[in-house]
Amino acid sequence: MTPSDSVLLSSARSFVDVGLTRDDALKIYYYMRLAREIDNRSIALYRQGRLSGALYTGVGNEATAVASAYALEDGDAICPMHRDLGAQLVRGTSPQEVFANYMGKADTSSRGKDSSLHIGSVERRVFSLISHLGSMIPLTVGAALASQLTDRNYVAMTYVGDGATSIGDFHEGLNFAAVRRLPFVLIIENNQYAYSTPTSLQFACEKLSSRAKGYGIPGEQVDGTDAVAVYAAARRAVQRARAGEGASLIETVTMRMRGHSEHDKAEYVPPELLEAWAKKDPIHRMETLLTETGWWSGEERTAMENRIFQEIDEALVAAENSPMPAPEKALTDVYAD
Ligand SMILES: Cc1ncc(C[n+]2csc(CCOP(=O)(O)OP(=O)(O)O)c2C)c(N)n1
Ligand SMILES: [Mg+2]
Repeated sequence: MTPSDSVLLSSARSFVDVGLTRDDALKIYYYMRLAREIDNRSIALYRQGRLSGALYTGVGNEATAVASAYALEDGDAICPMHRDLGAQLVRGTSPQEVFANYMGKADTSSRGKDSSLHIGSVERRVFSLISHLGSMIPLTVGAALASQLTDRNYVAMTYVGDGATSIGDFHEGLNFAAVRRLPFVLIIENNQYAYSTPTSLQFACEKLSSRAKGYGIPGEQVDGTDAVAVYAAARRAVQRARAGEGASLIETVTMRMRGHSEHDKAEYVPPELLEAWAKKDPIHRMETLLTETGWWSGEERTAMENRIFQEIDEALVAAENSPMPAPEKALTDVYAD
């Protein structure tokens, strides 16, 4: 799919049309920009050898990750994947925890045993990502089943890449959620590539969202660089789930703007494709809409940028100063007692 195709996707006109207040819009922008700047800083740190393990960024995916998570309420469950730093931030994961986890530090939810975005919190109802592609779907469907069985009425949302839609867990999890009418929302992040495999070699259907029909649930394809459109679709799905009407599938069409991870130069991606998608940068689109709506002044924008850079500087110092795990902890929390 080219960016010009995706412009034709359902695109909301304004914040107000989808029920977003000025405060909401500024928060969504804040989380998107914070995610982008954490990614930018992390890329520099990775190149300096200051992070442990691989670095997967969500550059280009900020509207999808932030606006979908923003449609949830406190108490809902979420399982973000490796492109969803923005969703982690919306759910209260701090920049310090992100940097500390990237550095393998002790005071993180993985206690230094796993880097990347393997960050979870029982209190914040965030399940840590599972590396095995697609496995987050049955897990999150299980959380949705628990919601239904206990009448707790929370919604469970997770994410899957275009590549992982070819995995058996996708079918098994989604079918179960559909049959049991569970309060479950699946976001497919179609970012054109699964490592080096383009979507033309991944699936033969026209749209991944049309697979929903086969499961008997609603499916919607939206422009994943348009935060307002993503929010509107996610909100509809979340409301439907909370009302007891069952599961939904949303395909957000985006572009992976960097390599699979930072070791990958992605020379297999045509440069023209990246150039075309760069014109639809989700952060710039949000900035334009905020300006056109008259919802921020130049000073407010600068103040927010300064706040973000300061937060990142402070988080980085705190993460770097936090301790590494003690060697004798290497085998704790690995197996159940
Ligand atoms: C079952 C399984 N097979 C292979 C891998 C290795 N792997 C990790 S991410 C990835 C590509 C995933 O592509 P996609 O689902 O489109 O997500 P994206 O990285 O593009 O966001 C692969 C092949 C894995 N983690 N799990
Ligand atoms: Mg992909």
